[in-house]
Amino acid sequence: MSDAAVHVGSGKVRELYALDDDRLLLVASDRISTFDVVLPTPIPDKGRVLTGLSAFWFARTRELVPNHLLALHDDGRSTECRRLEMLPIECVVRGYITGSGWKDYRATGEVCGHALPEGLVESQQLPQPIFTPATKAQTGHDENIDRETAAGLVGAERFAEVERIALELYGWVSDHARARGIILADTKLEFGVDPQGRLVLGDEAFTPDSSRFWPADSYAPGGPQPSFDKQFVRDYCEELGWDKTAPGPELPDDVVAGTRAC
Ligand code: Q0N
Repeated sequence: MSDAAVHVGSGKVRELYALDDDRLLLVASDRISTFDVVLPTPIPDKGRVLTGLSAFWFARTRELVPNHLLALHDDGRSTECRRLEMLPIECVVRGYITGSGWKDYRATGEVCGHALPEGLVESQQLPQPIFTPATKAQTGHDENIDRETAAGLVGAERFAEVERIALELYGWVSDHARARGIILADTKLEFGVDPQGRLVLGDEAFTPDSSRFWPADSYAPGGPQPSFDKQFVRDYCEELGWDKTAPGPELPDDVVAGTRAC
């Protein structure tokens, strides 16, 4: 039997290899994406930092739900994971109205079928966190879907379970972050099912690539909030006047250093 890992998938900034029938190797790169485009300049140690954050949250949330993490490799950026049957939906929880949720709310007054109060402003905290599933687009943007559509994709019982667990996870992590001066505005989770049919948290969890973290001391609803980790890159790209289509611009050293320091 060969030890060569077979490449089975890639995201914008991560790669996935099969180790055997039961295990995958998830490798986080130092690539950074902004405005949905991967930039040519890596951020040194980004992959290690995000891998460490996921491992931290997996360890702290394992009582709420089991997760796919088996082992963290010495390079700090690769993790061995249990191979799951992934659910075909992105499980998003929003405690604040921003991003595509804000876009949908402005157009329809709703997000994924949740009727929301009138007169919310951009980035405002919601009366309570909402579960807003999305389809997994192979290319382009994930599309927000209502609960009936999501339940049709995963089954009504599984839907009720992921909604409950995703809301519990958001509540736990956002409380932890808020007590340390950080707002968790929203987060995207991916779940799978193990061979025994148990729900398992997969992918990365509560990293700045899958979540919006805002510094609480500068929180000001009524407009977009600065991103904890990508603001240097965004500001630089805006200042360049780049049209936000691929290829993205190279980043100068001070922008790399500023982002790295986050
Ligand atoms: C899987 N994706 C989605 C990584 C993320 N534990 C798992 N078992 C089976 N499949 C997957 C996982 C996980 N995690 C998750 N694709 C397959 C997105 N990928 C894209 C590439 O980088």
